[in-house]
Amino acid sequence: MLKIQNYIDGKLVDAISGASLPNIDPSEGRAYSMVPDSDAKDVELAVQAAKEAFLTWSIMPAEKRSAVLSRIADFIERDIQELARAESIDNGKTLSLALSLDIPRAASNIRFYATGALHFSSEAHITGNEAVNYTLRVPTGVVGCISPWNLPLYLFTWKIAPALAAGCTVVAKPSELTPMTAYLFSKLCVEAGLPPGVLNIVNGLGGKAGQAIIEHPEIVSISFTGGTVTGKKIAATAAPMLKKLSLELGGKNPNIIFADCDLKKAINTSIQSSFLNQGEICLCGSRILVERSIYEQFLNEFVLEVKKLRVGDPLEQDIQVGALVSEAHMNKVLGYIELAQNEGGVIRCGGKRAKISGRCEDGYFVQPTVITDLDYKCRTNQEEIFGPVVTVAPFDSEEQAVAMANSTTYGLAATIWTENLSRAHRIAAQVKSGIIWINCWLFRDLRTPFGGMKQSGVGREGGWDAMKFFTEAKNVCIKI
Ligand code: TXE
Repeated sequence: MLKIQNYIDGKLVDAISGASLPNIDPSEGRAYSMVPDSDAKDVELAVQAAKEAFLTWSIMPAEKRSAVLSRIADFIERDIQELARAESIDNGKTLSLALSLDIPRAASNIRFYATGALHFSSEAHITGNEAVNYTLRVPTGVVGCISPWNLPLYLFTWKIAPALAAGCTVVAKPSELTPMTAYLFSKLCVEAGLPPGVLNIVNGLGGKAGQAIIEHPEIVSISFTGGTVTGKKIAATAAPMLKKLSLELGGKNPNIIFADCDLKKAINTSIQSSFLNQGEICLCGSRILVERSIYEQFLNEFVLEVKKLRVGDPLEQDIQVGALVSEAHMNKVLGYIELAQNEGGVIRCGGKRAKISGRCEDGYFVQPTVITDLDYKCRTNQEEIFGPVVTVAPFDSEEQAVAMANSTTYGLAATIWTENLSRAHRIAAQVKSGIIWINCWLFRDLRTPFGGMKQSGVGREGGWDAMKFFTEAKNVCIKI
């Protein structure tokens, strides 16, 4: 069975203890590779390598850092077929999505920050004719990057690219559920000539290897994407150590559809925002709120389209919904569908585990599910499900739509559908989310700030925000 390895000090190595964990292919429900079960000793090695590498990487001319990162981006593009297939097998997502979204975006992340390194500059402030101040941005040091399983290489690179571009060195941990593409990525780093120790990848469990990264006194900043509960735990460890923290957590995003929208577009995009990647994207619009005058029409047409979605073997070309990432996660999602029924919800379609014949007969598939008739304050409408499950509810006025949209503890993203420009601005101003899409969804410009309000996180990623996170401002004042 294939053995994934850690990447420490430029070398591919096993965990010091020799321990490993089975890595499951969720579409078959069986182990297909082994992943190192690393602990604090492996993290210690990685931190020491990163510390040593920081001495040269942090002062290397930006052009050189940029060149090596660009080579890595080239190699991702060269190996897109292999990486996409690996991502699909490891996560359960469809191969077509990995080919069109995950892997191209991983290359874009690296390239975006490779060029960003060239343009990141200091500021100067002239204080009359008395002084000149210049404000340097110095890399913070060794940083920890912890990424989740839903968009494995995409989110892994989204964190490490700005850290490396800013001159930090990194100890990173991919999710233990989806370690494969980070492993393949480490081989590309070796091939591209990334100096040893600049990036270190330590695999293993969150509570063990992950916790050791968070606790390590020489790791000065932590960038984390994952569940809100884990985010709070990380903050509880890191805050008393006064570490810099960037937390990208969960969402329960409203998708607000007004009667004056382009209904066809709203339905087509809502299918995507509900079920893309099996609904396992923090940006998915899991609560669809529809103006009452078009509620029935929307619901009928939407459910009709949902029923057409093809669930099945993610490696097959025309499949639109693949497997959920793990058995535990599938059971969590099915548990929420049961809860919804107990709360009075009506299942309009789906609602069950999907049985696929052949290779995937033991896989973790859930039918795309649409639920109605729930109070907006019930648990199904308040808690993150993170699967192919959406609720649909009517509203009567703008005020009510905003109140329903803002009723959860989350505030990551929201989508608004209307052809009325004034209304679009008015609602966008009132919805408490870090990201608002109007008449679109998941339309991304990597320069824009990315992150959530309330329990959806702390800080912003993307553009200069990420480069600033991985640097400290240092002001130098020269008296003339
Ligand atoms: O993720 P975790 P889980 C949500 C989603 C999901 C729930 C739980 O609702 O059902 O979170 O998912 C590492 N110290 N999202 O439990 O635990 C872990 O190893 C350091 C939303 O699978 O948050 C992995 O690398 N690290 C989300 C990473 O944290 C720790 C994406 C994420 O795992 C750790 C994923 C610890 N103590 C889940 N404990 C999003 N925002 O996109 C765990 N980890």
